Amino acid sequence: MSKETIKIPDIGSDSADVIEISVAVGDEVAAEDSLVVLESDKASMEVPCPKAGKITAILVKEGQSISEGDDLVEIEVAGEDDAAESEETKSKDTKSEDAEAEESAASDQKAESNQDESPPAAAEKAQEEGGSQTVSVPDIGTDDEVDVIEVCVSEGDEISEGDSLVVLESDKASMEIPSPYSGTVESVALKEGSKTKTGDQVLVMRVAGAAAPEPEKKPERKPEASAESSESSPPAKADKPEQSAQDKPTLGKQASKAPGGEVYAGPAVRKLAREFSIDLKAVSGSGPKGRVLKEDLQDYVKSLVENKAPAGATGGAGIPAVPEVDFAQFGEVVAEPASKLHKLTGANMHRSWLNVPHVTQWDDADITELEAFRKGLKAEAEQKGVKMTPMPFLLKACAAALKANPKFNASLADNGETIVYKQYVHIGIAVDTPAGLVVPVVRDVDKKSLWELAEETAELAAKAKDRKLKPQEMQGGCFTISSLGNIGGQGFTPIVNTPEVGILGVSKLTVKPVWNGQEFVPREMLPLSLSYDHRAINGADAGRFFSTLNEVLGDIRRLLL
Ligand code: CAO
Repeated sequence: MSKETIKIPDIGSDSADVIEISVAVGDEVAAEDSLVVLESDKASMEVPCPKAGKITAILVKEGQSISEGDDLVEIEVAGEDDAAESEETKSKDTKSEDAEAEESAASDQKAESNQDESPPAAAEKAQEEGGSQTVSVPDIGTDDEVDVIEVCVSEGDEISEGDSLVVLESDKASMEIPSPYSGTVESVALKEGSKTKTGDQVLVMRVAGAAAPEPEKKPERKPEASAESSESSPPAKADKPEQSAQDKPTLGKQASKAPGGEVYAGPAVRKLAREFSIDLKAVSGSGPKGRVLKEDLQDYVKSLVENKAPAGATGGAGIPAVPEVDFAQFGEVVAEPASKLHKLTGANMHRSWLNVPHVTQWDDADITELEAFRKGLKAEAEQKGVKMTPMPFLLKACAAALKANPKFNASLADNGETIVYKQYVHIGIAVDTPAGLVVPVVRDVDKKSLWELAEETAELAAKAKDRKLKPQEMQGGCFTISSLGNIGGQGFTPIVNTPEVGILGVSKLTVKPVWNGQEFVPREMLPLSLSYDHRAINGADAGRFFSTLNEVLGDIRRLLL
């Protein structure tokens, strides 16, 4: 066994913060396991362990600022005996000396090769010359392919030097590649979701030359300039060497702020989140600075699977989630799984409630005469084998009100950019069934007789209760009536059945004293609650809807007009 101190490698910037320590003393790690996550203002990156072993000491602290060469952890390298160890140590020392010598030679060489043209100077030169320039993926610290997770520019975009071109992500780091020039994007070679590696073309851009050369003067100014245009010089060949010189700076220089806005998370966590299509903004981070750790993501996924709210998580739109309660601790309970229909209705209601700014208006319709007429039809109805309830009258009156007030017979489309006015009148009726609520739709209500509507309503309600409705019998509604009249209650606030914009709640008919100008007289008053989407309908529109509705319900002869 030999002990080794692992140091902070080249992180591409002067310093970075230790955001997360991914190991603990005593941990057995494999080669490439993440030791720490670092974050600079340029990038977030994981530092992998170069070899397998056991962590014996951690030499950094979370929050500490570190630089290349700082001690990171001490590990006991696995499977090496003492003899080998001393050999190894020696050879390591030698190796490291050799390596250092090599490195220094290499860096001297690099320095030499860059002497005539330092990276910024190359970029400056290209910028000054103008013309088409190919921008390639700089040294991203690995020979492996990495994912292109975002392409930030498109053809024709005017961009400035330093603007982000693409966001790349490997298992170890996420980084933005900034533009080395200012100019116009001519073509983009990388696509979101594709893979790329150091040296690949990112894009070709027309560089806005500082001294924008006039075509005929170009040869005079710089006859040997090969990067003038893609016609005279294939970008891949002409630009690459220059590009690689100018793109030499690694991660830190090239990388920019970790993508994803305000969410702090390491690349591995981001990758995992993408694989699960999870918006990291929804996950509460328990790490330093609220950083989202792998465990946070795991807890979040677990809670979604179990349909539980994670600790501290919100129920959407910033609403604190309702905590789970063990009801059995207070007494005997019977728990049974919610039916599919129940869950579907719940989801629809929730969606409507959260998306639609609801307003509910109330009124009483005087249906004394209507009731007298309806009751007078009883014998005829029995003969026909139909039950004439208030529902067909309500359907007819709503159809008249929808036609007179087209704003109610509409839906919002294109994210509210378009209002779709329907030229047909299909009305849904909420039906209470043992399995849950369903809303069959009566088509062309305006064209049907009261008898037809009575028959169809009864048929649809029966089918609903027997769960025999076809999907198309529950589609295409323009407006909904929810009648609790035969059940009870004086009023309620129905939830709009989106994408419809209005719904009428009907409560129990009661006899009320109504002032007729001279005296109070008993009248049969039907309590109505009209809920609507305030994005599509104003209070005045709703007032007008009620006027038509009450006029028709008050005197159904008006249907003939
Ligand atoms: N006030 C007083 N009595 C009423 C009434 C009202 N507003 N509306 C209906 N009634 C009476 C009917 O006249 C009938 O009485 P008779 O048998 O003496 O004639 C009785 O109540 C039963 O009517 P019905 O319910 O069979 O028929 P309907 O056409 O009124 O309603 C239907 C049909 C399918 C809408 C209804 O059965 C139903 O399921 N309602 C519940 C809807 C619901 O759950 N809405 C809530 C949605 S939000 O949670």
